[in-house]
Amino acid sequence: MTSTIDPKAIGKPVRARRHVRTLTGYLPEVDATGKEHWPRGEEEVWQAGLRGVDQDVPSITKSIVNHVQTSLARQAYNLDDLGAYQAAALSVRDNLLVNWNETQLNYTRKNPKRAYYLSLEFLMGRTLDNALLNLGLKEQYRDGIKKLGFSVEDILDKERDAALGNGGLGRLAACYLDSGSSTELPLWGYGLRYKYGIFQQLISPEGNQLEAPDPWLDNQNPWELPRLDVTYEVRFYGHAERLSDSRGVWQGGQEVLAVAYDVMIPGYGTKNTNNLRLWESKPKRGFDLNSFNAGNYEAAVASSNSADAITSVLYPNDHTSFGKELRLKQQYFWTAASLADIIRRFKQQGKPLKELPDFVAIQLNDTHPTLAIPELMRILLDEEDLNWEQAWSIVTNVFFYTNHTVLPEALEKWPVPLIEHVLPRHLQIIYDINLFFLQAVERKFPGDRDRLARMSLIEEGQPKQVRMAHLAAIGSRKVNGVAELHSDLVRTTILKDFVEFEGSSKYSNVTNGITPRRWLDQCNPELSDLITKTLKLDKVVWLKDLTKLDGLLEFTEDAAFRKEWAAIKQRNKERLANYVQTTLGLTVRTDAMFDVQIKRLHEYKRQTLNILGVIHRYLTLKGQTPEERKKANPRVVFFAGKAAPAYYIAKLTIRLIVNVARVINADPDTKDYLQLYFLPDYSVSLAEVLIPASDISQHISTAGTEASGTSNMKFCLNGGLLLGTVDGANIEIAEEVGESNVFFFGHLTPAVEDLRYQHLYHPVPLEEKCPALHRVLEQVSAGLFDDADIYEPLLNTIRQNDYYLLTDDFDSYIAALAMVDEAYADKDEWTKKSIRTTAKMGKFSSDRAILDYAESFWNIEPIPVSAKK
Ligand code: NBG
Repeated sequence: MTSTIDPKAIGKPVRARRHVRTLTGYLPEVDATGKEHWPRGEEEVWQAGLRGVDQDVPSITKSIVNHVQTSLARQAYNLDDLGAYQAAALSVRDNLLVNWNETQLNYTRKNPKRAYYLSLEFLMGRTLDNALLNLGLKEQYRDGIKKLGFSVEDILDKERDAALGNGGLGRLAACYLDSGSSTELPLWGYGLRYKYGIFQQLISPEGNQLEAPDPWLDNQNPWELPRLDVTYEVRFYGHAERLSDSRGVWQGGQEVLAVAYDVMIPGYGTKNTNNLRLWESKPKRGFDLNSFNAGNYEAAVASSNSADAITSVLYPNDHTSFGKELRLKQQYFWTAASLADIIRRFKQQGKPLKELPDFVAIQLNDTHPTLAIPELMRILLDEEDLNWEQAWSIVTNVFFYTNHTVLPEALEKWPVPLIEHVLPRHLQIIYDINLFFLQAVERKFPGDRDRLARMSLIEEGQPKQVRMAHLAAIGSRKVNGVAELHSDLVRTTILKDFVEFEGSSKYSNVTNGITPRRWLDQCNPELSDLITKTLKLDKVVWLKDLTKLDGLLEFTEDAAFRKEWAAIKQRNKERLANYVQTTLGLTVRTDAMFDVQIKRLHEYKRQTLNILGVIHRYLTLKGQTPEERKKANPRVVFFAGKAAPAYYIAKLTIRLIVNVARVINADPDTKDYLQLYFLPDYSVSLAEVLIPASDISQHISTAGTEASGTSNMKFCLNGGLLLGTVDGANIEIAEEVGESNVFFFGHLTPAVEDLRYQHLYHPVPLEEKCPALHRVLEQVSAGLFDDADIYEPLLNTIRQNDYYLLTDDFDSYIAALAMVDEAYADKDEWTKKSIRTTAKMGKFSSDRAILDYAESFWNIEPIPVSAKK
């Protein structure tokens, strides 16, 4: 010991950090006879201390009470619902961790090939209910919680959604994790632990969307396990130099620490419990000592603040990328930490790096993690001393890329100067990849300069930009879209040249899926029970093989069954009405058809078409006599969804919906026939209430724009019928349930380009082309819903260019709505359609989708935890 302190050592660990405690991947040693050594201490003492999963009510209540007493330091005297939730959640987490540990040790013993799902978003929603279902402990907890003087419903309601995602892409990732564990695949997720998730949406009295932060961690998060000693250093900025043989060095700049937080992902009907590892950014050193000593405290903490900022907030964009430096830093921070962790785990086996593709498959969820491709090249070239061919062969056998959109504005591009500034070595590698790639293209298509320019990773312009979809495609072993039509569009439009160059077998399709555990059993327990009773199957059986729903078909002709089916829908509508009453103080009539459109606000999704349709209906009703009106099918229309904060037109659409609702809900002439609600702050939990209550839901994107959609599947699984365009997964749903059970309208994908051309070069005045729509727009402009001028920019998108083809599809949309009314008039036939729809949704389980990825792409197999080595 010395009495002086070396300032350079402050903030550094006393000894070099060695990850020995919490890293996964340690196996017992064996002696010469193959018998395992207990690693330390007396094995019996250890064994006596280990716990299993609580099974009976007394052990469960004991565990909850223990957590009240110690983890929360509270008592029966001062425990509220939130405290009871926390204690119950902590006791459930203990159980999850038992299975988690066993699963990870089993994977280590078996040493299988593993898959990793890299997603910048995981829209998990709530966990407690799902964890209880998957552990098979719902009833025991219900009883136990009751004995402690609480109700399980009240407690479940205290949990905040983990809303680390924007929409379908993030929710898909969450469904895939659930399915990965349920099908017992060795699949981990990697993401970011944002301090603030997607913003909370508030609606002002004028109808404006206001955004508030979502501090979801404020009450602590019982579902994560901080692994404060699992850390990696991630570098930004600095300078890079090229050495010989494509190698380089990268030095200087800023180093930031990535700290792991593990989230347990329990499987359903199995002990397998996978891991979702989320990274949090932390300064490498608390603050800059020199500035601190000089009394400049702001400068002293500046770099630490900038490190903290990396994982502070989820970007609330969907289908846009703005080239923001912080977003680029998020993407690199996350991919670098995840790769370092994956490679560390692989290397522990002592295998040479050329075997990496035999043990590791990495799925890139959209282009967000594409920097993993140059990052792995950098590691292999600069740190592991491989040559270019060796490195590129490893890389292109490890990665797989899923594309989620063909909208041009949604394809990520990063300005070259920005990458050069933040990641100078990666830019060099990207240029090298591009050079080798274009040389190969030139060999196959000599002299075709246009093709080289189209395929280049670099788009010319001011500034030049890196096309991430091109990089993801050429750096991956397989590329897929998320529904048949979408995958075709990927092959024939945005990646056409790549298919011509590399062959079509690399470019395939995996239609999205949803987990039936959350999206049927949890959100619609009565329907789930009826199905179990009717199919005479154990619930576990059909929830793990959703094609079993087919067995419901024969009951469509059973009147008693239909009655039960319809009664459940009715009670779900009442549950929703009750929710609206308690949260918004509004009274919703439940004897009307419930018509729902819930999704992110975007012009391509055409919420505008829907609201203009509602206005059309309102004007029609207003023009009728009271006698005529009595023949109308009463309808309650629900909207919910968030608009990106900078998306002006989308926000105007919300404003229009809110103001139309204000007018028509108050109109005594029509309010018995038409009601309209915009439910604020759409979330996974709100979807769980809305979806089971819908009679009809709308999925009405311009043909060719919605890659798949997944809420369409959720509604249909819950016996709601679908009104939609011939787009995304709507098409495959119709193929399964039969076209007579869905309501399709609108132009088809091949017509879209031509229609847009006509709009530009041969415009027809709206009053001629679509008088009905013209009348609606005139009324809005005239101020029927107040704010006469406010909506002009929105209306002009339709009057002027109409890129999303509202003027082309409006008439057939109105006709489709009329067909829905007509069909609904025959309630019995409607119920038959509803049953047939649910019965034919087997294909859309995310278990099917994840097994498809496992078999056709990753080449991994289920590793059940119960089976010993
Ligand atoms: C979205 C598509 C949806 C699709 C989800 C999940 C992006 C970029 N794409 O149609 O718009 O269902 O991805 O695949 O968020």
